Amino acid sequence: RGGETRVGVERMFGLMDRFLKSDPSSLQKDILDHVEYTVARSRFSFDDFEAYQALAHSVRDRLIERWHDTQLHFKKKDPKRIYFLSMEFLMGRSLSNSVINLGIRDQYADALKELGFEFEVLAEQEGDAALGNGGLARLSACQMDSLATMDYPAWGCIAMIFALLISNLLRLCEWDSSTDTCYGLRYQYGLFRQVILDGYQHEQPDYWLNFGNPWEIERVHVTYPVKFYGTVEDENFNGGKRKVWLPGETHKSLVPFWQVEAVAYDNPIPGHGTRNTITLRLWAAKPSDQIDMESYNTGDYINAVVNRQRAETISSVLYPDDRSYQGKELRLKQQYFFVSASLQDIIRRFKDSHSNFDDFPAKVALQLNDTHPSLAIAEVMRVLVDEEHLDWNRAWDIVCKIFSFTSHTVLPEALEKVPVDLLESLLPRHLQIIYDINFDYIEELKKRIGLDYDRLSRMSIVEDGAIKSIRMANLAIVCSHTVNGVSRVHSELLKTRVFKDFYELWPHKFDYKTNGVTQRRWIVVSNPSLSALISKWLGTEAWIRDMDLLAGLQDQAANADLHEEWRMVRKVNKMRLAEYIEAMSGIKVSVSAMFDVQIKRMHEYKRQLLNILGIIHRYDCIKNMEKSDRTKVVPRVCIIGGKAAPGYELAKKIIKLCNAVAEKINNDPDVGDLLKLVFIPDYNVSVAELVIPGADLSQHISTAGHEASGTGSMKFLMNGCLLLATEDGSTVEIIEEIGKDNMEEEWIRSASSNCFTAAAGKFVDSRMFLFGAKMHEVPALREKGPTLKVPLQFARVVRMVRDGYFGFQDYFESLCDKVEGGNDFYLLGHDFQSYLEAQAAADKAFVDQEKWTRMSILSTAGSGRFSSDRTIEEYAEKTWGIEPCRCPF
Ligand code: Z2T
Repeated sequence: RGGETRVGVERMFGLMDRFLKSDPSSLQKDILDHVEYTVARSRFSFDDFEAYQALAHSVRDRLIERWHDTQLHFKKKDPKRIYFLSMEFLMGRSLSNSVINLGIRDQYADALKELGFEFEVLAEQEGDAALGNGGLARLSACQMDSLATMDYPAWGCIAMIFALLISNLLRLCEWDSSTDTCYGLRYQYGLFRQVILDGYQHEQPDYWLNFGNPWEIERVHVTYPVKFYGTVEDENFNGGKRKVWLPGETHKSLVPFWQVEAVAYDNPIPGHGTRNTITLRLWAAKPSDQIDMESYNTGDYINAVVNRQRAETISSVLYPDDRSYQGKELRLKQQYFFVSASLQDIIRRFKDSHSNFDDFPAKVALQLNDTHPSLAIAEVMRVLVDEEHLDWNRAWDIVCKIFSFTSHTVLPEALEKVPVDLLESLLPRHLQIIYDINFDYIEELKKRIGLDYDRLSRMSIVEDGAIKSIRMANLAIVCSHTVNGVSRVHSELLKTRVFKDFYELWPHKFDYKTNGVTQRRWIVVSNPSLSALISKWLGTEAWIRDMDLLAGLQDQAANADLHEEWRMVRKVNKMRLAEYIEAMSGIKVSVSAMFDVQIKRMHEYKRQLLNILGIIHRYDCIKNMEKSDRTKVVPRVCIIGGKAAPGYELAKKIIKLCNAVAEKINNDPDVGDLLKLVFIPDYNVSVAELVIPGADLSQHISTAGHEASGTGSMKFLMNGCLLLATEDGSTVEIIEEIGKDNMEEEWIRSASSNCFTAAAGKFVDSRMFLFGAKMHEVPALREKGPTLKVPLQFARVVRMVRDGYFGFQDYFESLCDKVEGGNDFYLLGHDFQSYLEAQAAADKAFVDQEKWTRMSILSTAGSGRFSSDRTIEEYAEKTWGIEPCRCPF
């Protein structure tokens, strides 16, 4: 890269007034300029997609200005930064979110109107950025929004790293990588699209970059080499020996891309009500500049070039399994690729302004989003010891101060284990480092707990067994100063079950930060009419940055005027959803029916099957009822949406069953509007934005003790949807929030008739419909196996499926086997009775629209604690030790 040209200071001030204006006519000019110069279309003729592109580019220009200012400010202040490392990130669409956070949505809407376009219509042109699987990935996105809004010097990395540190003031005007950043991977293929053919689910690739991505900035000069394979040799050093990793050596001929280049793509993330705009830096793999002369010299030029291109496969596709770890080489490569590039970036920046690594922990915090990026631990050790020549103990001391780890699961099958063979061939030096860490740690452990070999082997980072492997969670726990859970009960389970041995050893390390979601996306962007209504009744928009203010709605929960407006907003949202359903599936639904929604990844523990069996029961009841009684049925539209991991046969069968049942019910004239079942084929973030505001009731019905947190429930709650739920993960805390305080006597009494835990036969004052076995009851119930009592209705509906009532008899057999005869691990049979009772309670409540509306308002009013702003503040203060650093306006 040649020398940089700097603009003289006087000239620079002369140019200063070029900051972009955001009145409608300036916006119009900018949009049309982009139509002509960026999109290269005539300003007199362009279609909606081209208009969207031009619009997005004009927004991007404004983002970049704020981004520069933020970078400069952070450089000047040099605060401690948090680098958030995440392999996944579910951003969804960016346009509406950006203009709302920039505070110029209305100006844009006006500007477009005069040009003959509608803002919403153009916003629909944008595709979803789906670089993640589910809750974990969307959580990262929500947390970035909060980090930006609350002025934290952070970088999310989706493989996110936030960060910072800067180089020199002379480069003041150069926007360069030296500012804050979150890191992630720029997968070329996001999460697969799901299509349904004849009721069966299929995956299709999501080539999301096909139509360009205006939200990213390719930084061709920010690249780092990433190396794999090779051997570790001893080298003489200062009279002693030390280890050197010679990547590629043994494999050069076998593996033409033992070295690849990581190229940075920066995505500015604007905060709301602040100029702060932080960075999500995603890495893409490119062939290395280091030309492998050997293969070129063999004369096969074409093949040599084609082979080089294979380097790009590293960042090409997101692994679509949301919680099973397969031990695939490509996945391990992705993890190291991400970790290596991010750490080179962080360390280079640190060294630009600091000469001593002892300052590192004061300037840098690294957050491991689950174990996926935990190779970072070994990589930091390797860089500090092998490359920076710190001695082992000093490096270890630094490592122990910078890492924190958040676990997102309790499922044992989701705990990553990397086969030693794989690690040895791909990253031989890292394997040695992990062994060395383990050796020291086990020696220390023996001093603490004695020679309890069972316990020592459980706690070891290395698992001996048929396949020797590295337990990534153990590595992360041993090397992090804090291990966070994502809800209170999840943390209890980590402490008492999953990581019990570790908790007993280091109780101080364990903590939790209950998840939250951002109200900017989940109310302001996705439900503008509710947003306006809330602001009107609270007399302020301040709740958009301070969710606790929503509690102010409690006083108005019985106000008849508010009720009327509230119902109107909800109805309009339902109409929008009904239109979508009809356009997507051809099914016409009535907006006066109760919209009952379950949207989340398909998983046995999430029990979509329980929902479907409940729907079959409802259908069966309607069929068997006297015609005259049908008028008493509360009409329902049941909506189920979610993706099944490609290798997850049972999840695929559940989707098929849902479609088969839908086919039958939706075409049965006996049923009509009393019951409809809709399956949403390609559920994603933008679909969620549409569905959540239109839901009356949402289901969060995992077997108690399995959902680490659950964040969907929080989005529904904020939007005034009532929950039908088990006491699991975050719902336990939701119950506490919306069930307590400000409850008038009269209301408690009237509420008690529709919110009850039927299984226990006793009423509770909750504002949710709760059911099911409690977490502590689950193990004993499982013990009972085939002797566990199961209600007759359950046997009946399963029999209907078995007997081929919905067709595909053979195909569904294994599904039925999974829930009967002692195989019912997730306790569908046991919970069925109380599930139906909770459903009946919901029906009863829905008929009393006054009561329902009040419960709805109180749900929104009680949702303040579930803002990711609260989560992030807790992380900042308690785990990362960082402070806000606000860019002056
Ligand atoms: C995921 O989305 C979650 C946990 C995982 O464990 C993996 C994935 Cl892809 C490895 C979810 C949890 O299931 C959910 O309860 C939680 O709310 C969410 O992470 C965010 O913490």
